Amino acid sequence: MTWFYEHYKGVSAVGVHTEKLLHESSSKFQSIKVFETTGHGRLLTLDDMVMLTELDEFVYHELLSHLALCAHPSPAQVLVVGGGDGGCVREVLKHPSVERVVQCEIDEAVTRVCQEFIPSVAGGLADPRCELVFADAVRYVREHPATFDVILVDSTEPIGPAEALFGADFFGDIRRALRPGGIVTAQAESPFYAPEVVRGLFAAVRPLFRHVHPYMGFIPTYPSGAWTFLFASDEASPADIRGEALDALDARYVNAAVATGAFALPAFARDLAGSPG
Ligand code: AG3
Repeated sequence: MTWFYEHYKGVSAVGVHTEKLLHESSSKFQSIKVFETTGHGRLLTLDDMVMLTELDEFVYHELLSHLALCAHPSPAQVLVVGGGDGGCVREVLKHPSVERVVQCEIDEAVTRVCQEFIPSVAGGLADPRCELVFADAVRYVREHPATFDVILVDSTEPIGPAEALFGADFFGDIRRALRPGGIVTAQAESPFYAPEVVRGLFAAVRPLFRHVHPYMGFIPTYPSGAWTFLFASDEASPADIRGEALDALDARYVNAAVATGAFALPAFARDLAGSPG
């Protein structure tokens, strides 16, 4: 068919060769498209930005989910902020200690489109342990103090509906929404193309938690392919990640060695996060 390009800030573009546009709609919040592609399986875009492809989504979803879940001794209550495609929920459900995972997504249309067109990612949303909430997570988090063991912030870019999900007020509320021993992870954008976002997020979160660590992974279809994540907790540190639990998971990217390596940051990225990461 043709190439889909995500143009990033007028400085670079990621291209995916597509075969067919399977779905196109506009919700109250954004435009939603699903393509069949030549080499990436299905592709989901929101406002023409790549959210996931079936080829590489496992990297992002595993990194965002399993490191926190394996640093906690026994996570039972989990919240996914955003993540309407269900990718994080699918990974969270691989942990036998999890009793309930709430997905709080502002845009119900994203979830419904993914359930119809990308079941490999959204399939877990039908699990009885999963609770779907379609609401603004800023408010939901504020209204649920001391509720969750692990919170995963699977946001879009910090423009439009997700902007507040990168600020100190939101992470202050996240801290209060965690139970003792709780851990939050968040997607933190490209250290190459969005250094100001990485810097701003870590500067906002660092004063709030005792342990705040950046980590990284490789996601070929995101701008620059190199992606930053945030790990924060008052009690758990990356040293608490149970390597044997990671190795026992049905995972394709993370294992004990990868988890250790993910926290070993290149100097330029470590400097953005302002820590000895
Ligand atoms: N969350 C979006 C990550 C940011 C991608 N940015 C971009 N393409 N410019 C992904 C949702 C997957 N659950």
